[in-house]
Amino acid sequence: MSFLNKLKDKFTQTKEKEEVSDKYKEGLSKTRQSFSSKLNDLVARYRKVDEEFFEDLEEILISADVGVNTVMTLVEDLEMEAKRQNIKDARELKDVISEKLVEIYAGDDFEVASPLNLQEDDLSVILFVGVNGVGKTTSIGKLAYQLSQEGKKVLLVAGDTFRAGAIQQLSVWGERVGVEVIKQSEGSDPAAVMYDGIQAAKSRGADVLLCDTAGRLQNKVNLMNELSKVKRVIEREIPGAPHDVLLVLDATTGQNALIQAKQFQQATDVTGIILTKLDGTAKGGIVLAIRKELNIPVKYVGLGEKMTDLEPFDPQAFVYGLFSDMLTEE
Ligand SMILES: Nc1nc2c(ncn2[C@@H]2O[C@H](COP(=O)(O)OP(=O)(O)OP(=O)(O)O)[C@@H](O)[C@H]2O)c(=O)[nH]1
Ligand SMILES: [Mg+2]
Repeated sequence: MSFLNKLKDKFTQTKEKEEVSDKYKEGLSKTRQSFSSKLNDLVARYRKVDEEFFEDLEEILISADVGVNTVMTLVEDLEMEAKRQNIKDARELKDVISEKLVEIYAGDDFEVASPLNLQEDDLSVILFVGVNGVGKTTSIGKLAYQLSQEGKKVLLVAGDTFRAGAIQQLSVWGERVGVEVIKQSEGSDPAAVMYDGIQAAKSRGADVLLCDTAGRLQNKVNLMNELSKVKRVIEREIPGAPHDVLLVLDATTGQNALIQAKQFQQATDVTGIILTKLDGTAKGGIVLAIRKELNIPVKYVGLGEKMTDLEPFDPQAFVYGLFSDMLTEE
């Protein structure tokens, strides 16, 4: 059975799996349309797999923001695999491409997504960082909803005391999801708010504390220092915390997201990435570039603006979402 048909089997097995794959399909529709039409074109044009075919394929992958280095490795692998399996017909190669994409993302461990580093029976603190407007606050709202649905007691901290309306925005999410928001007035010290949040979380016996922060450009030294201060307060109050530092990146910014990630990584220990707005781009290949070039796990992807549009990143669901139009009957 082809790799794609195996994925199809997996994602039609249960209702839950089907729901997950439907979300990915919908969220990735722009990327899929662009990618599959280009790939179908290519396959129709070439039929035979030769050097030029691979050069054109390289271009398609680069235009989907997969990242130059990643594309090079991927295409080299594909060429080898085509030789090994003696594939001459371009149509047969689609399946190998999908398999290699999953492999690049997941390595040998196809099943394992990268879960949050949640503490059992103890408070987990998760800090959200990133530049302006990438979707930090929205992702906190979505995640608060998910964790509450799982029966966890969640608390939010309004650590963005800088942008006008930021505290209010988080409060609205808090009301919508039904979780408490710890806040101070605009302009107050974010480290002090964080301190309050931790005390509140301890005294209420919360399971998870989600900490919002102000958007900051990665090259503004004082803002980056402020972030370190916030983190130190958390570390001091709870040994081992923050348990996750999630860098939020906007998929529509393409390769720029990689630059942001590298600089945030230098300033603070990022433990995972939330890649938002995949639904808003035709260049969803950025997920693979992030994996290959940064080696930080993508823990969640944002697939829309609704409360339910945040999914734990699943490489197989991702690749299935990209290739679902290209399935052939067996
Ligand atoms: N389509 C889409 N929109 C999203 C997604 N995630 C966030 N957004 C939108 O992006 C915009 C900015 O989101 P915020 O959560 O305010 O971003 P932020 O990083 O907190 O921004 P600052 O606090 O200003 O730094 C909002 O309009 C969100 O609805 C997503 O996955 N898909
Ligand atoms: Mg915000």
